Amino acid sequence: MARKLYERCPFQIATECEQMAVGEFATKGPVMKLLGQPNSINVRKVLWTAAELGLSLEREDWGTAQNPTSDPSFLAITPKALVPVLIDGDLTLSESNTICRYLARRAGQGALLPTDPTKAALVESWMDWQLSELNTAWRYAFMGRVRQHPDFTDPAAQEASAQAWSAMMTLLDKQLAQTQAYACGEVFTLADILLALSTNRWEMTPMDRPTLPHVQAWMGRLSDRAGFKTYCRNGVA
Ligand SMILES: N[C@@H](CCC(=O)N[C@@H](CS)C(=O)NCC(=O)O)C(=O)O
Repeated sequence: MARKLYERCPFQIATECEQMAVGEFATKGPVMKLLGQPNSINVRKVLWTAAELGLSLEREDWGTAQNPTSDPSFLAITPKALVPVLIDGDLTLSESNTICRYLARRAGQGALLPTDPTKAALVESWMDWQLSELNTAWRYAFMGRVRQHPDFTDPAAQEASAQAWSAMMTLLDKQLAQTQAYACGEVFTLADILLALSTNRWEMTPMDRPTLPHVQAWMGRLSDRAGFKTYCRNGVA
């Protein structure tokens, strides 16, 4: 099904089809396709991960007004109607965290996701926390105050969500106070990518925020990375 989509009109559909080997990032291995638009936090997870690993992705815009995920050709690829979707040969994969883990394992040698099961479990624990607890906390505040979605206009619910979100970020601050480096210790991992994107969103959403010195220092530590500049602190919440 996926092939059919590309065969049909690779240029027509992918008006913004890009080769995401983006200049400074080295490339290795065959080109994979990434369906999704670059404003999506979940798509940016994948783009940053690929950049860190030096993997080349050819991105097609989906989840836009021109190419909605409700389009039958997209639904034929994934009934979830959500981006990102990665297509690597015969493999069609949804779920951003799964895609990030897949890319890290595909690149091999424990880059971003340790091969040691104990160390990997700690990274995955923070990845799951990002996707479940942190995501859930910010939803109402972000949808109301940034996306200005008509279903999220109740000020009290926005405030409750903002406070729950900051409580989660305070928890992350405590973790970073312990590691004094990256989310899971001395090594930069997938957990840092996900959590930094979430932190960027927290910083860009209009709300009162506590000062979190360890989160601040960690974001500073990440700021030299090309992927951070291109996909995380790039002016998009
Ligand atoms: N659990 C999914 C969530 C994906 C998701 O919510 N994607 C949003 C964009 S961030 C989406 O596709 N929304 C529908 C659309 O853009 O049309 C993941 O982590 O990949």
